[in-house]
Amino acid sequence: MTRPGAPLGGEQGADRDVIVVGAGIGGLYAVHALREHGLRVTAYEAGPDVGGTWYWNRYPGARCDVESLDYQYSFSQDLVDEWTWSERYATQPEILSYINWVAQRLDLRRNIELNTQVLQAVYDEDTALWSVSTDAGETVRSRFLVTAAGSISATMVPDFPGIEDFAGEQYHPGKWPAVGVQLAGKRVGVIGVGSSGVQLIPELADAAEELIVFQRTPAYSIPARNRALGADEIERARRDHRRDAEQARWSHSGINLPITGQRILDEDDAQRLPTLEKAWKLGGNLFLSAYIDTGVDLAANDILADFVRDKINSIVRNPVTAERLTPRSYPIGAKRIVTDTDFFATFNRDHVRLVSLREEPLQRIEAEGIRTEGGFYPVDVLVFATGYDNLTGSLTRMDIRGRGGIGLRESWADGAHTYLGLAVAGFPNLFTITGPQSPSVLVNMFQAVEQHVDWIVSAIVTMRDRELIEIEATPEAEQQWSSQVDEALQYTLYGHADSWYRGANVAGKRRQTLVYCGGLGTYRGICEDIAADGYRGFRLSAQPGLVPESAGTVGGTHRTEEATR
Ligand code: N01
Repeated sequence: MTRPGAPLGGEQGADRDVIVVGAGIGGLYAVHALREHGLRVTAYEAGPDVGGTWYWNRYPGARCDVESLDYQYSFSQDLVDEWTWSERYATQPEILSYINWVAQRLDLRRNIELNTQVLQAVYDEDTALWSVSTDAGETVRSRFLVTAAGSISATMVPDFPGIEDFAGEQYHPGKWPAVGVQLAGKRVGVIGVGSSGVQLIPELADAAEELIVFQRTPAYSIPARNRALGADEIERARRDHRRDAEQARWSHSGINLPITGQRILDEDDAQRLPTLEKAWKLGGNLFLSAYIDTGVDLAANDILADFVRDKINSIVRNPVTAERLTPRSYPIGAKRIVTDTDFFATFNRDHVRLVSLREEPLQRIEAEGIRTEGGFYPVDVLVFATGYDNLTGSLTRMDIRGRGGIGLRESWADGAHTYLGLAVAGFPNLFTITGPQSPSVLVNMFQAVEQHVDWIVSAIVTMRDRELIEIEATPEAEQQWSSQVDEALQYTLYGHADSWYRGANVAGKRRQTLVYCGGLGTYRGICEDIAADGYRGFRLSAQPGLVPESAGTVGGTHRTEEATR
């Protein structure tokens, strides 16, 4: 038997205790935390270096929309003290430097295999081990499989008719070439005005001879108001770090937002305008927290949205273009709010044109450009800022096989089902960091991954100490969690938009609530209660091969801990 404190699985033929998929911010923290507990861990990273999303998103203008002093690891005061951010919103190169520095500072690279893609992971019910195969031709056996493959990492280009005929250069922001792209003298077309497109468009306009933006749905975008950080702000953040981090962990968004408590519906125009102007000048995501009712009440939301619509109208000189850029079909914040630097003003430039695909739908892509119902637009370069198969794509693109050889892709064909966004019935000993149905992208990602990793590591260490080797979510617990996820959505306005939060952006993907909207603090409390309650909703076992139906029967040759209530 495995001794408490000893590596897991050593006597059952496991090469590792844990295999981690991905070395972005989640994978790196997982390697660190698992190793701190004496577990044998290897992370496989498909990219040539660590960083995940921040490695791949090298497009010009790429920045985070969460403030730098919040968007960093919070578990170590030393890391906070030793790294100095330069701007309010860090650029992709600065975030990538930070991630590299953390990897070096914590000596994480010795547990990471770069340029190694996980192709398949198969669960062996007889040994309760995962066999993980990579494109390096290696197969490694591990007790646990922890995915940190990213929530927004599986790039998506729609199947536009004729796309294969395009003869020019084509790019996706999430796979931007490391060497950059030469655009001088070129006609550039960009499809998509989500966060990536909105950040890219002003930069493309600076570099290209001509820029045509193909927009289907206009975006609400708030000026980021980026600026250099002052020494005093950095000093204060370091000094108060422990207190602030603890507060953020239990907050709704994983960020300590200044909550005024004011309701926009309680005020008249004369009262609310100065508040909204102040929030607009402050910029960034903070804009959405100016009032507490705009995220939950449609009438309140419309007042906030109207303010932004007026701003767009005041920035964009051509009234037809301004109207095309004005979002009217969904509440502000119901799709991911975008932050920008000079996005709307870019449409005042003579060489920049906007094509509304609502007015003239895209017919096909041809060798030399894009044909819509309104005409033909020749371009040399096409940028598909069309987004990602978010939240599930990075998992279903791997061949992960659980009980009975059933694939995750197959199991989720009718929609993703998870327990807490952390575990999947039928896939024992698999944990998914920021998986679908967890708060993930709705909250500060650093806080989200730290919460998940801490919970997972604690579960694994508990199993080691109790000499258990298999943990699996029950289908009943999954069903209950799905209902809770759906219910949490009802208290928000997210249900009023066709967004990727609900799987609406990928053709054929089932519409469902893919994010838990109840807030990080509430979610953290739920996860802690479940663990304290003996991992309620999971089956834990000391022997392999217990199929779910037999769980609950303690005795015989198997010892099972049935934690389902
Ligand atoms: O992708 P998106 P993204 N025909 O899905 C359009 C994070 N992020 O890469 O809205 C025509 O948001 C689509 O139109 P519509 C952030 O969480 C953060 O921009 O579906 N158009 C939309 O305009 C973000 O939310 C940062 O009608 C089509 C665009 O393409 C997430 O990543 C920076 C189309 C896709 O927008 C994804 O952002 C970058 C079609 N068939 C990303 N299909 C920061 O931190 C799609 N579109 C700042």
